[in-house]
Amino acid sequence: MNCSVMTDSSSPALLERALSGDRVALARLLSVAERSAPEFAELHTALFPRVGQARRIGFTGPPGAGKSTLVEAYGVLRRARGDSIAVVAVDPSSPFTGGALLGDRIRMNRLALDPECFVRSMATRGSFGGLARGTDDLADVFDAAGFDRVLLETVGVGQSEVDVARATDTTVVILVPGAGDAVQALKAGLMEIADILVVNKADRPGAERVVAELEEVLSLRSEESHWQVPVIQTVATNGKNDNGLERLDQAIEQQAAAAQECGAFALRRASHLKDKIRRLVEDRLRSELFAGKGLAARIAEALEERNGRSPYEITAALLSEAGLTSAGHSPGSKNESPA
Ligand SMILES: Nc1nc2c(ncn2[C@@H]2O[C@H](COP(=O)(O)OP(=O)(O)O)[C@@H](O)[C@H]2O)c(=O)[nH]1
Ligand SMILES: [Mg+2]
Repeated sequence: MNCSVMTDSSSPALLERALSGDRVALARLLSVAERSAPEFAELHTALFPRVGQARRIGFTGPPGAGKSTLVEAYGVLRRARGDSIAVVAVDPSSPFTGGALLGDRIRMNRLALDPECFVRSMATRGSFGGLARGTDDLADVFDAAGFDRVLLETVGVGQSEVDVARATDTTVVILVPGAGDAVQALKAGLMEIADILVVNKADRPGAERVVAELEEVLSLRSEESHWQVPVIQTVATNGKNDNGLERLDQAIEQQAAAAQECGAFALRRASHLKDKIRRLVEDRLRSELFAGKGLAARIAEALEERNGRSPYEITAALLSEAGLTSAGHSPGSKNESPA
């Protein structure tokens, strides 16, 4: 789709148009960000002064929990309060083809058709850490383009998804009634990252029990905190006033206010920035290491000419060849941290 319109993707004109409300240009800029094309580094640097105004709210949880439905309902609610809304939905089930990607679009129609909203789906393919970087870059683009809220939908299954959820101002973890859900959430590390816990599909049997389980887990936490994680029941498919969305909205506002007051908000953003830079450095190292030949090919060669060298010796030789350690580095010495 976007392949045919890449010609001027690196031009400052694209950035200017994208940031001043041209949706086609914005879509193109997002594609550059998502591909992590080399030209995005420059574009990001140009848009970075405008980053920081939007509130980023993550919605994470197991597949089918109702994340997309809830994100849309919350987006519609915030629209009614005057906010412009951008959504980044990460969909692991969609390769690059239609399928779930189209499904998300359709389900978020009430947002996707609103000129003050923009819904973008992203496939989760890509390198380790690429997911977190990609979604973060998309969020930065939306932020710079002036959207008031950026909502990030991710499936809370793996570390990279948890990384994405962490790179937000507020993280909402969504669970549903069902056997052992609180335990699942604990195992997946979701309880630790939750600022707000939602039990969606509260119209189904067992909602009260999950709420009780979650509250028990929360009560076992001993650490002092500026924020007490609430457990909120929602019925995202229900458009009525008693669907829990109003409570969720209040909780999100209160959490942000509490974090702002005690300084945690700024600290959290500072730590996102650190994480982002660390990921960028790791990405660059990974992709530039033996970029011409490829690391795998160099390892194969080194093994062929091994001469009885140990894996540590070969590693040290490869790193020094890449200019990353001194040639005299002895493999037996203490690990030299690059930090
Ligand atoms: N009964 C019920 N169904 C819901 C609720 N929220 C979402 N669903 C349905 O659950 C299914 C999965 O929702 P979706 O938002 O795609 O989940 P996601 O995979 O977490 O994004 C859809 O068929 C929704 O209509 C709810 O509160 N109650
Ligand atoms: Mg979804």
